[in-house]
Amino acid sequence: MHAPSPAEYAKIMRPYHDQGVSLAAKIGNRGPLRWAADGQLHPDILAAYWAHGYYIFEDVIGADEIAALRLDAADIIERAPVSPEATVDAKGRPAHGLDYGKPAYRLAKPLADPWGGTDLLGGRHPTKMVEPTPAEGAAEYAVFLIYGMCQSMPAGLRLYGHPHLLKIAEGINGPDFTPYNDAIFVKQPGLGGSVSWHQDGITHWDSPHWDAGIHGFNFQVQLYQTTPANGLWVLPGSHKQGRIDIKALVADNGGSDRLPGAIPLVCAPGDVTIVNRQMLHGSFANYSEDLRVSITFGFHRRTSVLGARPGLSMAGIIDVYDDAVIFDRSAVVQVAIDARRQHFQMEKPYRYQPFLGREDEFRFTRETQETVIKDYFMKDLAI
Ligand SMILES: O=C(O)CCC(=O)C(=O)O
Repeated sequence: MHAPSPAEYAKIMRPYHDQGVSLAAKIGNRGPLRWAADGQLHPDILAAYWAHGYYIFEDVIGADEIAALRLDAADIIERAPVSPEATVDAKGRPAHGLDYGKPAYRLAKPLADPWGGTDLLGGRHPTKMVEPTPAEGAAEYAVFLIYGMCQSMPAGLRLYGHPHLLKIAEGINGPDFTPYNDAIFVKQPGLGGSVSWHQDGITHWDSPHWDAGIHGFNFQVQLYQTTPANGLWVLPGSHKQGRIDIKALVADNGGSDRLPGAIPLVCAPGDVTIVNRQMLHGSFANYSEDLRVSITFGFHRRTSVLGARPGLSMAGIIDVYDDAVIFDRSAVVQVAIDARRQHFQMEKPYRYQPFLGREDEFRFTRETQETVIKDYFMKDLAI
C-alpha cells in the first residue's frame, strides 16, 4: 500500500472506527468507580475486567487535578530536545532531562511506527502499521513517549499516589502489589506515531504458573478526550490466549493492521483505563486534529516480579528482581502517597502494605527526592 495522506487515511479508517465503536458499546465494560461494602473494588468490575481484559473508569480524576497534570505535561513536551541527538528544545533552551540516568524522551518521525517490525523491546511489535505521509512542513520529530514523570512532574508524582488508583491495583494484584514503570504516550495532532500491535508481557509466557494476571496491568489516565483516531485499541479477551502469533494474525487479515474484533478505548478527560498487559493492543498514527496525552503506569503481583529476570528496557541492567530492588522501586509509591497527602490534605491517603509502619522514613522530602525519586526509572520492574 502506498503511504496515504492524512485525508486518505481518515477515509480508510472510517468504517473500522464505526465497527470498533459499536462493538465497544456491546461489551460495555465502563462506568464510574464502585466499591463493595468492605471498601474493595466492586466484584462486578473485577469480573468484567478479568472477562474482557480492560475496563474504563469514568470521571476518576477531578478537573483541577487534570488541569495541573496538563500544565506539567505541556511544560515537558515543550522542553523536549528537537531531535534524538539534540541537547536543546525548539526554543533553543537546554532540553529537559539531560542530567537523567536514561533518556527522558523517545522521539519519532511524524506519523511513523518506530517499533513495528523491529527487534526493539524484545521484538514484541513484529508487524508494521500504516505510516501516512505527514503534511508538508511537519516537524522532523515529534515527542512519542516521556519517561520519569515522578521526577519531572509534581502533579505526576501526586497522581502516582492516588488512593483510588492504588486501591484498584490492590484489587487486581493483591495488597503487596509492586509498581512496573510509567511512560506518557503523546499523540500530537497530525504528528503522533503509531504503536504497533503487541502484548506487553515478556518474561512469563512459559511459566508453570501462567495465568491471565501474571504480567500485571497498566493504567492510562487521560488528560484529553480520546477518539478512535488517536486512542488505544485493544482486542477484548486476548489476555487469556497466551502468546499470540501477531504476524500470522495480520497475514490472515490480508496484511492489514485493521484487526477485526478490536475496539477503541474512547475516554473523556479524567477517565482512567486499565488494560491487562497480556492484551493484544496498539494505536494508529494520529492523523486527526485531537491531541492525546495518556499517563501510563503499571502494577504487578509481587509473586510475578520476585526472582524474575528483567525484560524490556531493563534486560541486562539489573540481574534479578530481589527483595531489595523491589523495595527500592516500590518506595516511589510510598513517597508519592506522601507527596499527595501534603497537597490534598482533606483526602485519606492510601495505606500501602509493604510500607506499613515505615511511612515516616518515606515522606516526600528533599532527601527522598534524592534517594528515592531521582532516576527511579533505572529500577523499573519490567517483566
Ligand atoms: O497508548 C498507546 O498508544 C500505546 C500504549 C501501549 O502500548 C502500552 O501501554 O503498552
